[in-house]
Amino acid sequence: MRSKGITLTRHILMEQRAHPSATGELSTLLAQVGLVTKIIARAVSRAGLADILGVTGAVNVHGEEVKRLDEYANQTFINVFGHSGLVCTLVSEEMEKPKHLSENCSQGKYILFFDPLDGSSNIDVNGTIGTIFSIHHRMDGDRHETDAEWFRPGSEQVAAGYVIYGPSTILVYTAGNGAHGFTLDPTIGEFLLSHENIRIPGRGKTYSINEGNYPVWHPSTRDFIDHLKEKDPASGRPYSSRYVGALVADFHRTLLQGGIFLYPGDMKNPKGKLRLLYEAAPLAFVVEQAGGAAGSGTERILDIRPTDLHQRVPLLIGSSEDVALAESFATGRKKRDYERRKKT
Ligand code: AHM
Ligand code: MG
Repeated sequence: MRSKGITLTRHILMEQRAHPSATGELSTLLAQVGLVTKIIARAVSRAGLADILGVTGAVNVHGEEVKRLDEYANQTFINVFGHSGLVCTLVSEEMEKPKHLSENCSQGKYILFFDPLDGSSNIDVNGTIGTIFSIHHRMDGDRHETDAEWFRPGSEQVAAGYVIYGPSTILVYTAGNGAHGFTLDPTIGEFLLSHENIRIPGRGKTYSINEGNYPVWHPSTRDFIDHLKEKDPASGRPYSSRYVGALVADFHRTLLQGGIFLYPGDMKNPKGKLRLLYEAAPLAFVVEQAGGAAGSGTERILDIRPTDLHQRVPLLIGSSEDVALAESFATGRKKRDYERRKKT
C-alpha cells in the first residue's frame, strides 16, 4: 500500500473534526502516544549498541523479571505524560499501582492504560516486540479515581491501539471510527498512513497458540486445535501454525491476514496469561473496528467488567468465523453443531 503522505497527527485531527464538541485533548494525547513510541522505537533499533539489553534485577507485579527495555519504555511514558496536563493517571503492566500525575486529578481528563513493552522475551534475541495502549475518560470529580474508575468494561474505551517494532515500526489505532495503520518513516520521524480502514478477513488459514502448553490445555482447546489440523479442503483445513510469542506481532499478522490467536485458560492458569485492561481490551477494540471478534470463550472481551487492575483473561481473537468456531468448542458445543448452524 502506498502512503498518501497523511501523517498520524493530521489523521487524528481529521477524525476529530467529525466530533464538533471535541476539545482536541484526545487528539493531542494520541499524538503524544505516537511520540512515546518513536522514542521507544529509537531505543529498540539501537538496543544492541546502547547497553540497554538484559534484566534490571527487579521483578514486576506479575512475578516476571523486568528487562531494562521494559523499564526504559515505562519511564518514557511517565516522562512524556508527566507534565502534559493531558492524562490524570497512568496504569501500566510494569507498575503495581496507578500513577497519578497531578494533585487531586486537577489536570487531565483521561486515564491511559498501557503495556509499555509487549513480548519482552523477544527483546534479547532481536525479535518483534510492541507497545499496547488504551484510553478511557476519567469519571467526573476532583479526586483521584476510585475503583469504579478502573473497573470499566472495554466497550467504554475512547481510543486504543498498539505499535509493533518489527522490520518497520507500525502504529495501529482506533478512536471508534475504523482501525488505521501508520508506518514510521525514520528519515523524517513521522508516522505516515499506510493501512487505511483495515478489514480483517472473515476467516483465515492460520492459528496462533503456544503449543508447548498442550499438556495443560483443557480438552476443548485440544479438540479445537486438532480440528484445525485435520485435512478437509472443503472447509479450508488444515490451518497453518504461526507463533511469534509477542502478542502484538501475532495479533498484527492475524489482523491483516485473518485467522485466530488464542491464549486460553488452561489447567495450570485458569485465566490464561494475558491482561484484560492493557492487552486484551485494546486489541479487542481494534479487531472489532476491523470487523473481527474477541472473546474469552464465554464472553465478549469488551463486555467484561474488570475486578482487578492487573487481572488476566483468556483471549480468543481474530476473524469472526474462526473466533465463533473456537467459542463453539470452548463452550462445549460440538463442531457438528456449529457446522449444522452454518448451513441453516
Ligand atoms: P509481556 O507483556 O510481559 O511481554 O507478556 C505477554 C506476552 C505476549 O506478548 C505473548 O502473547 C505471550 O506473553 C507469550 O507467552 P508464552 O511465552 O507463554 O507463549
Ligand atoms: Mg504484554
